[in-house]
Amino acid sequence: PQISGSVALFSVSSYACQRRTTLDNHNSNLTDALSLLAENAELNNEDGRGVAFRRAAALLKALPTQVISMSQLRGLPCLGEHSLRVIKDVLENGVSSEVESTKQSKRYKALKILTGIFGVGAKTADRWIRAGIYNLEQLRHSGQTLNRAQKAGLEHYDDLNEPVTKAEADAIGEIVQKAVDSVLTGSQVALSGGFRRGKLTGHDVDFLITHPEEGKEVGLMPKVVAWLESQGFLLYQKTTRNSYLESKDGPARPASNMDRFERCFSIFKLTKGKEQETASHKIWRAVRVDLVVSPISQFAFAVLGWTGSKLFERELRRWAGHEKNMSLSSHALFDNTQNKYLRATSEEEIFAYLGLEYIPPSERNA
Ligand code: DCP
Ligand code: MG
Repeated sequence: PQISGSVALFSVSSYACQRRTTLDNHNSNLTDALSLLAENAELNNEDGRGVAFRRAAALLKALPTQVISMSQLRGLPCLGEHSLRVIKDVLENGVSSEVESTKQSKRYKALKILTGIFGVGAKTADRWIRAGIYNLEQLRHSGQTLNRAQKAGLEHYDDLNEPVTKAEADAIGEIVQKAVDSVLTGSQVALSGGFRRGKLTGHDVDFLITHPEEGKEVGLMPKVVAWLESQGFLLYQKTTRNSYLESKDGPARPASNMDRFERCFSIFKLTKGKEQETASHKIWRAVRVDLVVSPISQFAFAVLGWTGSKLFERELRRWAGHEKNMSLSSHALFDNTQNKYLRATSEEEIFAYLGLEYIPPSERNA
């Protein structure tokens, strides 16, 4: 017997890294609802629930058409009971009651406002809420001690919560290129993160910096930062080892690479174009910028690891581990079966090692 012709059945991989996810989302009514619940779970340190909602939303983003009936979802992976309940609610009522009540809740509103401060995570926000702090005004008068990042975050709150445009990202790219040219000729700058995937706005701008001659990149970050500082481009900066590498699901890697891979969290002071000048006549705005320096030998892995999306990255690592017995990081790919590192100079090579069809950045918007 044939499946009813009116019912579209999609065949979709359960791994986001095997799907092509463009920015053209036909199901934003559903993915917005699921993303909000994912965000709420993450803000409450319920990471497992957060990932489940993210995976469900990502699955729907990859569908070629708009879902209008539950029957179209039959047999699809990544859709758990809870996500299906939310989808059903939106399809039948236009909105999800759970999403609506979450949005209205005092705790969610406070978590959003407080974690909207650069340098404030879910744990800090939770501690403040338990101390009766629900908004910026209450925080300012609370006597809570803020660290340097949080002080800068509070000071530039409005600017940093205003999406960064592609034009602004490009303007900052020119400044960063000028900085690296000034301190080490031949250095290269690559735009990564959401803008590399073709997004028109972002919460920050992410750059990777390298040099074609291995080892030349050592000590580059402090020089770049010093140059930017001397030119008055930085409102805030903190250079650290990349914490992402130290995460518990981070793969095996040579310890000697650790100190070479630096990340600078910064806030740029970007002079506005004439058109963007506001009523306040402020001629500049604050923009979050992340700089990462990578040795050329790891650059392909760094580019792949910093292009995102976050879920696409997570799924690549899950695929590598579960399906290939390999460990992928933004430094390297380790084959646990052959007990060796696999060298690569392009993203295409890494996909090939992983036995995956190449997915270009514009189709990694899972
Ligand atoms: N990344 C990651 N894990 C981290 C930090 C970063 O996988 N802990 C990767 C994936 C991200 C990319 O780096 O896509 C950049 O991180 P962002 O948080 O800036 O994410 P996006 O650039 O994708 O989004 P936005 O437009 O909000 O900046
Ligand atoms: Mg980004």
